Amino acid sequence: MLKLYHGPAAANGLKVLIALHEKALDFQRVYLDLHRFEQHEPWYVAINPDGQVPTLVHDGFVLTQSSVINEYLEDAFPDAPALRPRDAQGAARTRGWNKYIDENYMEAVSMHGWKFRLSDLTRQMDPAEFETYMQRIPLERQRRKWRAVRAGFPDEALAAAIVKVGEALDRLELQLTDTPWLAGGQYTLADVNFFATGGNSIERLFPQLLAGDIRPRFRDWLGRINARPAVQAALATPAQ
Ligand SMILES: N[C@@H](CCC(=O)N[C@@H](CS)C(=O)NCC(=O)O)C(=O)O
Repeated sequence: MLKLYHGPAAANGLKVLIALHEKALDFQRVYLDLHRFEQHEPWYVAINPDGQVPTLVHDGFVLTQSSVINEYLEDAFPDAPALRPRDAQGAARTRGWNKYIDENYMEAVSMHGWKFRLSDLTRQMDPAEFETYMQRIPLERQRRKWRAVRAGFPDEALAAAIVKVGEALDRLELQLTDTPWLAGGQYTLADVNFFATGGNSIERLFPQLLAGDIRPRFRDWLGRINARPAVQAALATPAQ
């Protein structure tokens, strides 16, 4: 049995939800309200010591880290539709993109996503209540991030993040001049990762990066991914 602990159908949780739907795997869901800091409650930290989502439990085996979870699904369910090429070069190209996305793109998009969604929420909280929640966060760097979003991320950090997102979009645009998908001719975990990390949110968070007719291949790629039934099903996952 597969059980997924997840938050809203966005970012790292969306990444795994898309893979599960693409592979047509049955799974149970447990929704955590990240705005109520449910991911830091002791019962959940006992499952995922980072106090973050997603977590996948497969017949008692606990997995964290969304990219690792998606690779695991490839290996554990070889008969399901593949999202990683079977040949060594295709698999390496997929992993290369995932490494780049996880190490460069994800945190840059996330900073602006947090600013957009969490600035007001955290500022409206009573300081003592906010501090109580902070004390429960197991990862020091996440505690710092929550405090930083409340205080306001530094302008230089926000500007540097926009540069990183622009570079990632350039890289994607260049790749799509050669191949229909990021890792070649096949839709893979790399496309799922880039899309979930910052696909639909780019226009809202970084309108300047899509002004005019620039980055047409990104728009086309986005449309092709959004049209996939599995992606629509993942995006429609209830927040409850
Ligand atoms: N490297 C982890 C990152 C997980 C992560 O950042 N999860 C976010 C949601 S997308 C989260 O739990 N945020 C709430 C928090 O850190 O308190 C992964 O890929 O799964």
